[in-house]
Amino acid sequence: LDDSSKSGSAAAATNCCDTTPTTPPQGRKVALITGITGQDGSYLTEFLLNKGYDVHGLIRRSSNFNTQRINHIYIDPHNAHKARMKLHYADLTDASSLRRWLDTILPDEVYNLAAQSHVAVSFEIPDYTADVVATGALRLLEAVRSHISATGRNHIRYYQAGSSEMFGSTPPPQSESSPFHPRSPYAASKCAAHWYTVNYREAYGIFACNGILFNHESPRRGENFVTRKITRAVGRIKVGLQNKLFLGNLQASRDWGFAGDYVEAMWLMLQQEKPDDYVVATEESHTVEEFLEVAFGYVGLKWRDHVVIDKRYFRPAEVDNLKGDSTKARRVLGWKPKVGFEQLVKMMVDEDIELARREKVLVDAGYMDAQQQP
Ligand code: NDP
Ligand code: GDR
Repeated sequence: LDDSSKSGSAAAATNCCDTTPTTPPQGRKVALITGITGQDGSYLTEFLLNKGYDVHGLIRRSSNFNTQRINHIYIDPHNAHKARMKLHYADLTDASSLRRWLDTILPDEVYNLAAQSHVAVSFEIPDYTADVVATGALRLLEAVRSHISATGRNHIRYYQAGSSEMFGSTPPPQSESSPFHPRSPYAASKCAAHWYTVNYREAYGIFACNGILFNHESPRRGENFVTRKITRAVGRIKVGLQNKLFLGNLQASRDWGFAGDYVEAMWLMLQQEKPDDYVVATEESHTVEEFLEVAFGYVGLKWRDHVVIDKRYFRPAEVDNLKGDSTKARRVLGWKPKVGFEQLVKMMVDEDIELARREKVLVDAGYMDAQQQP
């Protein structure tokens, strides 16, 4: 075990070197998740633990602990025998680490959620985005293929986190049969990952599925995605820590659902008899402006008093209108979203008001600058 086990962070429990193959208790399924520290990784881990799985997550090394979203599930390494979530260092840019952990963990299901997932940032770091999102998926698929070939464990199932961004400029409603027309390096890389997954299914018979998920949000959403950026600002404006919110294009429309609902669809795809690809969406679309209207209105504020348009947040190419047709997922998987648009916005605002109140205590006590965010 590495790192300081004193820190109380899940990263402290990360196993860097013990690659003795694990033997899970009889009958318990084992899942391997890349991107476990992200929004979806945290919800999927909770979901799978509730289903009785042992969950292994691959986390990448960073100079700060990056496990905030899963610290609440973490069990102190001194009680490691009780822990059903385990973390290991790996990286989608490092093929050897992927194969090594597959051979050690012996998973039944592999969920590839890791990505440089910010569309605007992908224009700034296109090579890196392609390396992680496109070639990273290929590395993991190849690791799965060679692992199966070496061990004969051909019951292993693979989930690829695809995105509605792949549809890009294709008009709505977008379904599994709509053509892809990606509008960013991120989206083009996700298309490559999609087709690698289809190819490994067709070429090697691997049980591999693409989930084509439309935008899904939550109080755990990264703070530089537009929904969370807005709800964070609403909280901070409401308690007096901030006054302005700088945004880009307010006319883009997105089909926004709740991340907690969407991870169930990922799991359902891997429980079917045959591997396939599915669109997952609420089938309802709203503009960024409508999101502003609901979020500010909920706490009695007017968004027009606070929002300033800043050109830096416009993208070189925009995706104007996404609205999914998830008929197939509803019919075959029996999946449907539970949380609607207004409920989602209010859930996020409620949590961010609480967070802002805690920040305010620190600011008032002189422990934090109002401009700073912890
Ligand atoms: P996040 O950005 O919240 O999480 C991304 C995860 O990937 C983090 O755990 C991150 O680690 C990890 N990661 C990034 N680079 C690497 C790397 N080189 N090697 C290993 N891990 C890495 O994304 P979401 O949870 O929102 O999304 C999950 C997946 O679903 C992503 O692939 C995303 O592209 C896709 N998707 C998301 C949608 C959404 O609306 N949320 C919709 C459709 C698809 P760290 O914490 O260290 O940064
Ligand atoms: P998106 O999400 O690009 O759809 O990708 P994001 O929240 O970043 O943008 C949504 C829309 O809002 C507009 N916008 C802004 N966006 C950001 N981030 N910041 C701003 O200030 C701002 N102002 C306006 C954008 O132009 C865009 O039209 C997300 C990611 O999770 C991907 O990984 C995932 O694949 C897709 O959703 C589905």
